[in-house]
Amino acid sequence: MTATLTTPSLDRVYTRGTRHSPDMIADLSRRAYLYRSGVLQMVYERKSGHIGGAFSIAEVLTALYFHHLRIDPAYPDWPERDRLVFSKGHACAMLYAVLAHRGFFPVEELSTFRSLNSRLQGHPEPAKTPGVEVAAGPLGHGIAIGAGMALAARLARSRRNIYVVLGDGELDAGVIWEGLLVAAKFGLINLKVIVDYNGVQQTGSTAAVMPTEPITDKWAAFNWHVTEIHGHNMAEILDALDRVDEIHGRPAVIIARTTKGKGVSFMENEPAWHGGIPTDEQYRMAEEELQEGARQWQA
Ligand SMILES: Cc1ncc(C[n+]2csc(CCOP(=O)(O)OP(=O)(O)O)c2C)c(N)n1
Repeated sequence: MTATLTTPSLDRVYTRGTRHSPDMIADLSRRAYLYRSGVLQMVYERKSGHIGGAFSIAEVLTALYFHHLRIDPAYPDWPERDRLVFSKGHACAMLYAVLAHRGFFPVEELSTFRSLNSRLQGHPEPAKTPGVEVAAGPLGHGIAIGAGMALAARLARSRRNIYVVLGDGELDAGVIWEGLLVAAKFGLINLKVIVDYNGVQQTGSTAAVMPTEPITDKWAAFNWHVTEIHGHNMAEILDALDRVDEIHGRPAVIIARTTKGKGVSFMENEPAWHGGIPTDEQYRMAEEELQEGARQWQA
């Protein structure tokens, strides 16, 4: 595979403000399963990568990139674009799949994932990959970086928003909570956070490693506006993203209740699939389930 291929993305983009019709919701929900299938193939072929946390964030990233973010793949450096800080960088296979289908680089390039000299490294690098805004891998930095970007946007009198995607295990990092304080202090209403609250991290459940409940109370106590949703329900995601745009005075967080490994029965809620690599047989079974998942949304 070379980086010279230029297959255009055929995936439909809905602009922000498009009515949340049942057809649009079904289309985006179906495509989230197909992007999972792309990630499965990337990790299976490269024998390396993180499936569990990529699958849990599929619907959220699909909603952001194909409906909500003000971005232009033809002009990736457009100063007024919204920024997406993908703080749980290990799960970047899904970010790459969505960026490719959004038109930032050829879909064929996904097969170079995690190879030497590829633009699609195991953790995201903005200098390498069109559409990637921030380097991530060491967990915990997304809010602090996002708060800085949000302040910069305010100083520039820009209308752009900064969106930050965090993992729930990532919340164990102390710097996250410093970032929350800063964002609240400065009333960063252009900062919107989505927590992929899948309940599982690298070696076990989040509750066992470092309990974070009651999670909504904690964010509220830091003076954030909190919304809790079902993070695989496209209609709920789209509604929540629209609603947080209307929040004034406080930064906003969406706690998206998700399932790690969502879409493949034997991967769901299993810490082993944080970074597990499917065997040939597991690949075949997983692909079957993902195609079935996509079919349930077929018109
Ligand atoms: C600072 C830091 N400590 C540890 C790690 C190793 N690590 C990689 S992924 C991960 C678990 C992350 O869990 P979560 O944020 O819930 O991610 P998800 O379940 O969404 O994949 C850990 C501890 C890291 N990348 N950075």
